[in-house]
Amino acid sequence: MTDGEKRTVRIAMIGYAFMGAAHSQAWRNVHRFFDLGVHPEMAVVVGRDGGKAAEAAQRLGWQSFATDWREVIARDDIDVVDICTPGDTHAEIAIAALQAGKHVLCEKPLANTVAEAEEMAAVAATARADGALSMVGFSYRRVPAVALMRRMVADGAVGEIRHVRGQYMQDWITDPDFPLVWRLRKEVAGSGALGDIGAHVLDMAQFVTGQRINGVAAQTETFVRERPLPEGDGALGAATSGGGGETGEVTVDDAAVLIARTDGGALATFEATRFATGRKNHIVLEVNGSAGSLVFEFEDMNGLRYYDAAAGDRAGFTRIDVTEPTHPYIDGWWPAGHGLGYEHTFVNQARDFLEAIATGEDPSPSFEEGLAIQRLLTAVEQSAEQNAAWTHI
Ligand code: SOE
Repeated sequence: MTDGEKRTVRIAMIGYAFMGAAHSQAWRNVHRFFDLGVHPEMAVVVGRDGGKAAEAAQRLGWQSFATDWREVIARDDIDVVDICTPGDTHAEIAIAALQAGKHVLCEKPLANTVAEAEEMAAVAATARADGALSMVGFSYRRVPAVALMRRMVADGAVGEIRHVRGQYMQDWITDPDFPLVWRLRKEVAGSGALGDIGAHVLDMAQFVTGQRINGVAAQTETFVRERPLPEGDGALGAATSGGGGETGEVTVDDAAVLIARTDGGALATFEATRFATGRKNHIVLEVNGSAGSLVFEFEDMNGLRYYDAAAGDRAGFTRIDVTEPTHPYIDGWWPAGHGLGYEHTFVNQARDFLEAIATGEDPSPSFEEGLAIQRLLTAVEQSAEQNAAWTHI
């Protein structure tokens, strides 16, 4: 079928900063690289400031802009609501959109609290009966190498899982003069490195292993507790120093380190920090098993390292070049050896969401899976508040 013969799915995106730009790139391109069952249309981008929303619409390729998300989700000509706002608005927008019968893609983490996530998951389950689908934007699941890692673990490539080791390291706030942007305020972001980047690596660990983390012991730290108030819009990296000399309290973690156990009997360690000087977006996920190991590193996102314990005198970590058409998502992209980037994971994510809409199948990760991560984040914070007391989930 040509795009003109397919059912059109009209999208409204709420928010237009870093994630809004990444999602817009995905909506602009997904149907140009994948043969979809529906045709996406970038109907409207929503932002509180009309001037900035108008500029975002033009820059990011949206047909129109609006300043009131409630008015947009009430429209009959909108089918999908894509939530790219800070966490303090996820619940209100997602619940209203689902109750209006819209499909919802919500950025991670799902919410700022377990209570919010529970309500969102309950509303999503009810709305599902009326055909409204929902998914959480854990985009690293859509890195081909991560999806291949999951496939290989499921096929027994590492055998019985003994260890899972996850790191997500950034360094964008090591300067104490970096302003107090929204990601550093609990009432807006819910948590700091833990929920922003720790949520990713925790979700990746459960996605790849198929196991659930069922207990943690954690420590968190806020290294810089007062920062200059921002002048700019507070978007990640875009803020400018306060200049006015006023400061505000940082109310979230700068870093979290934890040990964990899984329901499959594995021992795990995780680290999420915004103070790993020199690490810009450093993600490592390693799984060690009775028959081998797998290692993913985002800085080599088109590769996956594999150790086969049965390889005898040829044993050693080999690098799988995850660019073959038989590898996840690659059939939509370039010939072997050319590789993908960060932005392609969002296109792959959009493909999966739109295909779920076309087929009526449940997309993953669901709001229930997002709720499970929310419970895990809260358990980490509770453990840290009790000086790394073991906390069951
Ligand atoms: C944090 O800096 C961040 O923007 C996350 O919020 C995103 O989810 C991640 O993909 C990149 O880093």
